[in-house]
Amino acid sequence: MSNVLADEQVTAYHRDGYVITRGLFDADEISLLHRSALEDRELDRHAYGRADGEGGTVRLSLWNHPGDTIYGMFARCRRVVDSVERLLGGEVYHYHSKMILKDAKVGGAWAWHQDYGYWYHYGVLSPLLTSISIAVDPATRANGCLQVLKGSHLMGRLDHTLTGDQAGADMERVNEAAKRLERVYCEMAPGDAMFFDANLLHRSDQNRSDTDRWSLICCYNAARNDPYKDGPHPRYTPLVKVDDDAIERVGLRRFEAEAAEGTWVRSDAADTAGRFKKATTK
Ligand SMILES: O=C(O)CCC(=O)C(=O)O
Repeated sequence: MSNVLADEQVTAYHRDGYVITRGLFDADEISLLHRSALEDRELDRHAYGRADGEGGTVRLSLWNHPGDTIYGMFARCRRVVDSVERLLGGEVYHYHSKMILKDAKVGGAWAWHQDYGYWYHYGVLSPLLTSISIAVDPATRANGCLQVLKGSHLMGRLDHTLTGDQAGADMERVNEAAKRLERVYCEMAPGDAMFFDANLLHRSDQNRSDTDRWSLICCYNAARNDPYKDGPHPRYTPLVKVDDDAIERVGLRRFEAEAAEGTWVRSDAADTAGRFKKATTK
């Protein structure tokens, strides 16, 4: 199966800063991912929280190298990586992946930000990066789905400052942008996926609903955009693609099966406030 983005989806991505592909993963694949994540003690043990500035806490686990787990199969499969290569116009490598663990009732909010607002500080010269957010649970307005300002990637990188433990984009500009650009609530069913540009302004609300909203986000950098210095995420490291059927072949292979040292990125070294603070205050 080759399920690379179609021309009109690529056009939409460049125009809007994102594109949603419905049913990129089928029910069996997502059920494997869901079960793996729910039962994965390592994923849970390495999860960390940070204050969202609204009285809640966002929880996530973050790792740099895709590896041979089921999460790695999602991050390395052709339908994802070939699509990202189409979007970025050449070879890409895995920059990191994270599981967003937005739990029912308590899941925290994410402030308006651009991912390149952080990654800029890690020696990444150009915003030639793309992320894919894969819905593990249904993502709805009620349980805090991603929101975007459509077309905001064209504004270029904004300044970011700290809100709670999170670095958020300059709200004066975000508020002006919100008057001119459409805010889209990106509701998704399990298996839907959203590719989005590193400069797209996005946020999400707290999850006050009765249902979890977990998602797997895999981030890629263009090989030709190799960071000029070491940062919390890897410099160019060739990505070995796997065939799309690898997800089902590998099945429930969790981090427990592959607890390599150095897999995890500590909260204060990841693309979080700690690092941001270090990078931006002298
Ligand atoms: O999925 C979410 O709720 C927000 C995630 C996010 O904004 C990010 O990882 O940059």
